[in-house]
Amino acid sequence: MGTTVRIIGAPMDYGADRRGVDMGPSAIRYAGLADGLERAGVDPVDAGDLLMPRAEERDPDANQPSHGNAKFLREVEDICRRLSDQVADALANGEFPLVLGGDHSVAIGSMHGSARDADLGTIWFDAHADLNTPETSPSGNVHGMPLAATLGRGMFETTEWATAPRVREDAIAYVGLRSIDERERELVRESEMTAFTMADIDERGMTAVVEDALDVATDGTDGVHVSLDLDWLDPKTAPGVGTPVRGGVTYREAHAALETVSQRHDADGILRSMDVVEVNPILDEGNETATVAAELTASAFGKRIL
Ligand code: 6HN
Ligand code: MN
Ligand code: MN
Ligand code: MN
Repeated sequence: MGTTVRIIGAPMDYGADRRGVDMGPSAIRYAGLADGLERAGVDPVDAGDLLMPRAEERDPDANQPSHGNAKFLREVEDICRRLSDQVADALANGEFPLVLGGDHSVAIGSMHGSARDADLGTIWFDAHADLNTPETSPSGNVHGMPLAATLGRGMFETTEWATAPRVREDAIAYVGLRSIDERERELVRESEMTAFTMADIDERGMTAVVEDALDVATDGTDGVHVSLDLDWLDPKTAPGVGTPVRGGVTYREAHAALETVSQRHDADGILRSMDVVEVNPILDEGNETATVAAELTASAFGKRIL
């Protein structure tokens, strides 16, 4: 019996300015996710989507934190609480939780669930650092804050989301950074995380960079969480995202990266949980971004050419 992958849809769009990312889970399923996973030799089971109220029914500023700016924070927290339970349930059943976003704030919930019974390493495939706090965020969008919430930075220090030390800060590796806000840069510099930027990929090649990221994420941890933000890719390859940044990774580099992850998983069973986030079908061209998302997810589980 192969691994059972529990697909958990989290159509969250409270964390981003651009509506449409709530349609991500449907689009990724429609693009053939389950078939791709089966071809990669795992057994997908679909848990459906978490139910959530439409953003239009809510006031983004109704429950702002006492300092700083974090729109829809209470709504994000409510969904993340339920998502954390689902992820922890899947793991308790011996299944692999695969969370389909939704915007990147879903990672607050999936990492919280994944780190309940494990010391967690993390690979963050993203153009952005997602380390703003409500105090530093230029946008007030919580999708730019998930790692700050998880690491208990700023006003998140006293919240339930501060999952460190089980989410091990020194076992987090960014891959592909190219857009960091001014105050966020200080937070990244002062952190214990390892940051591989696009320049590192240019210089050393994707495979070598991901091997190093895997060394960081597996050092002294029980398993690895992979968070895949589709804006990691170049907007020409993945146009359907709310915060595109030119100069991103190519289609082939992206596959090389996820295949490197899968090879390490085959050897050492390192993977524990995964998010696939920020697919926005309204901004997409012919469901291309969702298709890339589905293919890359299959690659993480070992889609093979031969
Ligand atoms: N993402 N750093 C910007 C902000 O608003 O905090 C962009 C964040 C993008 C977040 O793509 O997951
Ligand atoms: Mn992100
Ligand atoms: Mn341990
Ligand atoms: Mn991003």
